[in-house]
Amino acid sequence: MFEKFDPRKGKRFQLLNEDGILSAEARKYPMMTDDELLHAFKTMILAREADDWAVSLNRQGRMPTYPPVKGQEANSIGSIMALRQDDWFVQAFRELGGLLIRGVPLSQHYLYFLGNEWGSHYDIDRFHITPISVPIGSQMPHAVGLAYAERYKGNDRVTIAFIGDGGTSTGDFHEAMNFAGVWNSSLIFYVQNNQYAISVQRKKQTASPTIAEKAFAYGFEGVQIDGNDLFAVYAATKLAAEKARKNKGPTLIEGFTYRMGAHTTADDPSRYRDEEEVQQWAQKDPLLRIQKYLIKNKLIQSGEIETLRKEARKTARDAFEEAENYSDESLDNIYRYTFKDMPPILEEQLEKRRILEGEED
Ligand SMILES: Cc1ncc(C[n+]2csc(CCOP(=O)(O)OP(=O)(O)O)c2C)c(N)n1
Repeated sequence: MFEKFDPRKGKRFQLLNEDGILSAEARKYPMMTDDELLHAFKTMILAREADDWAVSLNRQGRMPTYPPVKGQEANSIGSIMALRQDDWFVQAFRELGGLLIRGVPLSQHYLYFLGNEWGSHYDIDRFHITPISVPIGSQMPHAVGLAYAERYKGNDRVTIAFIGDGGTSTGDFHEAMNFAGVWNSSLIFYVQNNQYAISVQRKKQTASPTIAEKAFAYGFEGVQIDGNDLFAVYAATKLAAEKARKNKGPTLIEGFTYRMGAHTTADDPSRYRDEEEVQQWAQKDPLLRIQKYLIKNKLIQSGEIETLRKEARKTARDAFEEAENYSDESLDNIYRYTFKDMPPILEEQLEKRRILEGEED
């Protein structure tokens, strides 16, 4: 399917270049309608504003640790746009745009990063999203299991599983890749290669020139795409999903992208990367690129963009206020969150907390 873009031959799939110009052959690939494209663009703006606001809230002491998505938006937005609402979306923790595409309220996402686990509980029949997975790689066995279950039930649902470049060094990733290959799973591995795992550069993470080529060792196809190109992300995911739906096997998509911000608000990237590098990647900003395309093709006027930004800023502020005003969880709920039957040691702890907080009967 991606024969022309074999990562082992140093090829990368791109349809929209940094000047916002589509390649001559772009129209041979699946494309969004103009309306879908505008929706994706507006969601990118909202994700960007929501992100900037979260970082600012952290500096104000109102938001604990938050992992910025800035620069990576096209990856989860383009790929989730290419799937059905009932396809499984197995996230890591840097897929805000994709969550918004599925319809998850921004306030819910903020709630999670305010420290409330309920923020990562999704109405499963509506969203088909698994919880945020902070333990790196642990979502991958779940993803291959979901794909197995859907096949077993005779459904044609596809599963997409997100992971970072650092996550590809975990055993969980490789075990999932192996099972997916052996079972010919209807699974798309989407690696957001943002060039760093906290301070560890991609080249120190693995000796293979690309992450995409690892798929071939497991018996299926891998493709490296320009992850800052919404068109390429959409087309590659659409093709991989069509293949998976016909039981023709998994695909690994490596979205070659860049984390423009810090790893989290607790990180200082100036200690391990040069400003010059950041500036070079700023030229490849996925938002700017799609904006140039939309303006050139008269799908939007430049004046409208500032209005969209202002609206998104307000949406982000309102969403955060909603999350901040969410009533505090009861002590009991916090303790009973993980276990159906709590171990005695936690029962004891809860009793002690109750006494301390004056909650005892
Ligand atoms: C099992 C595990 N080990 C270590 C960590 C600490 N940790 C948090 S994020 C991270 C790096 C992840 O890098 P990558 O997979 O490239 O994703 P990115 O954060 O760049 O999106 C690490 C090591 C963790 N969360 N889970």
